[in-house]
Amino acid sequence: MSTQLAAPIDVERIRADFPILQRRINGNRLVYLDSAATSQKPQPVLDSVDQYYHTSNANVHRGVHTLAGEATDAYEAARDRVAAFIDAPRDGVVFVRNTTEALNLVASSFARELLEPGDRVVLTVMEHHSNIVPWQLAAERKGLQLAYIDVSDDGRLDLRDLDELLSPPTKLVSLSHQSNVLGTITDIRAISDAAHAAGVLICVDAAQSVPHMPVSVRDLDVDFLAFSGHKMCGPMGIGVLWARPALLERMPPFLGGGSMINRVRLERTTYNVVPHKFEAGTPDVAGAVGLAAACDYLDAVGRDAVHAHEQSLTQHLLDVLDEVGGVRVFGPHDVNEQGGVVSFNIADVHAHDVGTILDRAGVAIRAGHHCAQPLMQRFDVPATARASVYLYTTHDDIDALAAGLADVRRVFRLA
Ligand code: 7TS
Repeated sequence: MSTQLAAPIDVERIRADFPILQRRINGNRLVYLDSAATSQKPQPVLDSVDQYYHTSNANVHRGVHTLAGEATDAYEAARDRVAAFIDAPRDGVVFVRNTTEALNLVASSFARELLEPGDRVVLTVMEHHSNIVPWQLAAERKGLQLAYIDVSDDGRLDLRDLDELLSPPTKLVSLSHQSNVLGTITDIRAISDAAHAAGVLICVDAAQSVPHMPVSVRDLDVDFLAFSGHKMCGPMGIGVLWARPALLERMPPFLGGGSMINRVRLERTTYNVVPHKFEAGTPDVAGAVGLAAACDYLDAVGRDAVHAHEQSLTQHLLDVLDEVGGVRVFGPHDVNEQGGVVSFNIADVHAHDVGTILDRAGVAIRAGHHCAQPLMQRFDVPATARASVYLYTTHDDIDALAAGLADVRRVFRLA
């Protein structure tokens, strides 16, 4: 990745595009360090959604009138835009609500038709619940085995047993590109090469990577890729499953209803072509339009530049947390292997108390188990505090976090 060569981004100009950053919270400026949960939205994305509803709103794929044609064109153009954004063939782009739905679609449809009882699916201990629970449900329904790649003490995947884990009866490995808790970036290409050499397919939860760095489906050579629009400057309610079209052809529909059919008779239904076979009902057209605008926005800034900016912020964050005193940071501590997400605890103060005290100063972080309870168990903690950055985050924001953590130390009288 050519991150070193990326020109620095003009963060003040970027911030001017995000109206919400003008908010004041408890009398202080908003310091938003919760972008891993959801990103804020720039004006061009807000405008695109607004414009769609103002000028072209209609249902898609069914009307003969002008607006229906415009809405359908906008929706299908968004599919092209998203495919280009992840460097993937467009026929594999299925619009869904979010990463969770995308992973449920794979676990449900793929497992139903293309897996047999006794087959094994390999996950990791650092998955978000949305890449664990759907597989547990599929395992129950289908009699599958699940196995987990462990996580080392420094928050990396422990790949020593990978060959063993990929051996029969394993059929699929499903894992996150970047951990939403530790920030750990996993070398997906190394795992896809090993998986394919063993005849195993690979599904990647890219919820935390697609928004923050260049991601190419072709380069990663993956079979499924899932991500959410709302974490990448796009609207809530729109997400993407990309899958190899040949696999989508073989998978049964996930939901049944309008749009996903070819012909319905009372006895039997034939299905629409891929990817429409997986898009039952009226889709979130405005969401798709907004997502395409988000792709444009991020590409105009440059994802290499976003990644380089976040590396610089993450280094500052790690340095600052080191200076606060009494802070335990989870994860690799290395910005070459870690995106802009840092989890920590301060002495034995509960993360919720840390989050509440920071909120008084206008600093928004996430506190809790981050929908990754098995990872919390792995590190033997009930919860962590988590700061996460994005293209609009400044070094001053990190300093505001440090000042807030000094307050936490004062409130809890930590020596
Ligand atoms: N996978 C990862 C790696 C995630 O970080 C999240 C959301 C999801 C899947 C699910 O995404 P959704 O859009 O379907 O909800 N992560 C977080 C988080 O870290 N804090 O809030 C949501």
